[in-house]
Amino acid sequence: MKYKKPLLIVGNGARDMDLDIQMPFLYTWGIKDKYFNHKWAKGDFGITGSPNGNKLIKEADYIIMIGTRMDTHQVPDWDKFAPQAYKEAYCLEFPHKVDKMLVRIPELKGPAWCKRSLENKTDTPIYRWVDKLSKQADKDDIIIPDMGQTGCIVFQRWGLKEGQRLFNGMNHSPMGYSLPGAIGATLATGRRVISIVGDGSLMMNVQDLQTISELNLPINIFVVKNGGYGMIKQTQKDWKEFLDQGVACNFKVPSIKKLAKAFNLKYTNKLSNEPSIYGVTFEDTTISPKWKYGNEL
Ligand SMILES: Cc1ncc(C[n+]2csc(CCOP(=O)(O)OP(=O)(O)O)c2C)c(N)n1
Ligand SMILES: [Mg+2]
Repeated sequence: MKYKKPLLIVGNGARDMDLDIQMPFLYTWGIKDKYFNHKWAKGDFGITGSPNGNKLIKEADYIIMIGTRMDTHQVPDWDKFAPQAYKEAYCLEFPHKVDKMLVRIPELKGPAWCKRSLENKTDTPIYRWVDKLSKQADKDDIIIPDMGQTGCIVFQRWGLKEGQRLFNGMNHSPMGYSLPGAIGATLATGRRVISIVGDGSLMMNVQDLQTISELNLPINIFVVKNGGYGMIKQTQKDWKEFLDQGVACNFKVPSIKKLAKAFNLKYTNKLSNEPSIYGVTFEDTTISPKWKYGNEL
């Protein structure tokens, strides 16, 4: 093969395909739970992805994309996306082309030209807390982060165990997704759900606590309190022209302990099969790394 540094990128569109991958590859967050522990996986990439993944994209000489629309979260600027590489993208709406491609994967059987390094090394209290929680989780758990900094940090840092599912409303990014998502996920599967919700997102669908309580669902909710819309504040800070506009982003939410009592939920940070809720406060919930508009990834 004339290429020395081939790289495959797999997205959630390929979830139902039985890919026999034997070459270095990156995954999108949509399919991170399926491939996190794969032998050839080199990590995630994109504007909040791993530095290692973004570095490999700059080094590869041949990039094959499958089952991913490579949206703005992955590629903020197409002109700067791997200009050195020959690129092929496969759309799953054309299965015969995908079949041909799959036949070629063994032929691409890769030189192991690149390493995986720890995806995210950020050492702040919220990242350490996510680490710790992910270690306590079971392999059958479903993890549904909400949006904002909280959701993003969980996607960056959750140490996935084989069998776990990790998802949210992805790039539609609907605040308030986690609680109704958790109800649907546990009713459909009978599995326990760990719901990790920002204080702003909680208030979008707080009424769902009543459903969780009444149906006695195995959902453990963690509310990250950071005094408002952290993600918006970070974006406004990064995009300097918006500086000082974020007044409406600062607000308080009711005591989570009192909410637990009002909705008849256990107030605990221990994982269990009973419905529970717990509030945890962090001063600094800055996402890192996060691409700054106009800069190199
Ligand atoms: C329904 C809806 N409204 C607005 C937004 C834009 N938005 C994205 S993140 C965010 C702030 C989220 O705040 P919070 O849930 O407290 O999470 P944090 O960023 O503070 O961790 C907002 C307003 C959105 N994604 N969805
Ligand atoms: Mg918040």
